[in-house]
Amino acid sequence: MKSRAAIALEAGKPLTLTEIDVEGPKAGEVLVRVVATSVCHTDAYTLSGADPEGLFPSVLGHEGAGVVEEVGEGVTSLKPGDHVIPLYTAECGECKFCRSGKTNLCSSVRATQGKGQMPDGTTRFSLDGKPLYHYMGTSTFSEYTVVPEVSLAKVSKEAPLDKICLLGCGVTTGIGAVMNTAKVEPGATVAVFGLGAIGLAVIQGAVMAKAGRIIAIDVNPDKFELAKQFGATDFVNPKDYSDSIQQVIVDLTDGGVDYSFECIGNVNVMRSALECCHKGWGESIVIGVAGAGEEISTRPFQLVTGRVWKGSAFGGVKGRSQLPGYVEQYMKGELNIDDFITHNMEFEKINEAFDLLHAGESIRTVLHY
Ligand code: NAD
Ligand code: AHE
Ligand code: ZN
Repeated sequence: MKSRAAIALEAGKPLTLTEIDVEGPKAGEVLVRVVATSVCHTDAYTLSGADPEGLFPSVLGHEGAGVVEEVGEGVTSLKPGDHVIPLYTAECGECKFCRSGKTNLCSSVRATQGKGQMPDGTTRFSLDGKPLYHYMGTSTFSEYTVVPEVSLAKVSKEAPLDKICLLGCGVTTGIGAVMNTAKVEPGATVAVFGLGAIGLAVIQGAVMAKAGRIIAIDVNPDKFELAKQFGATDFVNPKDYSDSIQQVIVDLTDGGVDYSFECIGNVNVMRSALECCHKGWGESIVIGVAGAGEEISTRPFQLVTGRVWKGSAFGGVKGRSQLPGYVEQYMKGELNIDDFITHNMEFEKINEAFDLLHAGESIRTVLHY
């Protein structure tokens, strides 16, 4: 079939809007009509060429929601008409990782996913007879996409797809990092570095966890207003100080924070986020994604003296079993998604959505097919 798509032909160039060919689902696969997708900073990162797993030409996009059109042989958990959120972190329930109870990092399709392929090692997308790579197992920048059954969360048909698409990454990642990775306790002091969708979702999670103080940090002061609306209590622009940002936060908090979250992808800030944690118990969670070849460093003494460095992917959330609950929470008004959506556009304007993200003018732009 033909599908409207925005394809990444090469690194560092805008996406190309065109019509591509999409093959039907094979065994264990599902054809999804994407109704809405957003642009996450990770799409921009991969398009920039900094992602060691970035492949071109490809169909990017991983924050979407849609409707099942057709299922392949052997698919039992989904049927045409079901509403779904594609998952870049699958949940097979059977692999060593799923059975461990210790992580959401399912291994069932991850190896081929990282090579831009479906689990059988081939692709379902092509342009002029030449294959296009998949991306993160989701490729939501095509109106029709093919996704493994294990990479789809079935959600309520009552929920608006152009809102819950944000649960495909940003909102879930931030809230999950607070709840599952850090396990923030009531009264805790939290520092959030970077106030894009991920940082704002961390703030929302910290409010849900009843944190006592939530320090919002960004070099773009325009981000503070929304951070305040989400529940941040203190606002710090590193550019306003001559001291290092870790020293500023340590001074503000009588020795450091209980939890910090890096939501930028900057390895220098990751160090600051660790070093602003309280001696003896402070934990820093790396959420931001850094480019190929970049490395983090600190004095080992920081860890010897009790600070803990952790990372979080998709907020530690197991998508198939937990996302339906996030959708229910949204429907009950217990979880805010709407305030992350600063822009709505028709799909064809997708390159404008990237421009807004780069300019720091949007949190999330939802693209409607
Ligand atoms: P974004 O671009 O919307 O937000 C980043 C924010 O960081 C911006 O507000 C920017 O002004 C701020 N910033 C930049 N440099 C800064 C600095 N030196 N000090 C303080 N603030 C600074 O991005 P996003 O979509 O919120 O994504 C944030 C990061 O999280 C990206 O690296 C993305 O790839 C990553 N991410 C990771 C996961 C995961 O599962 N681990 C999931 C989603 C996104
Ligand atoms: N291909 C990248 C991996 C980047 C990365 O860490 N991705 C996050 C999700 S970002 C969503 O916006 C993640 O979940 N990682 C775990 C995984 O299995 O990919 C690189 O740097 O190689
Ligand atoms: Zn993302």
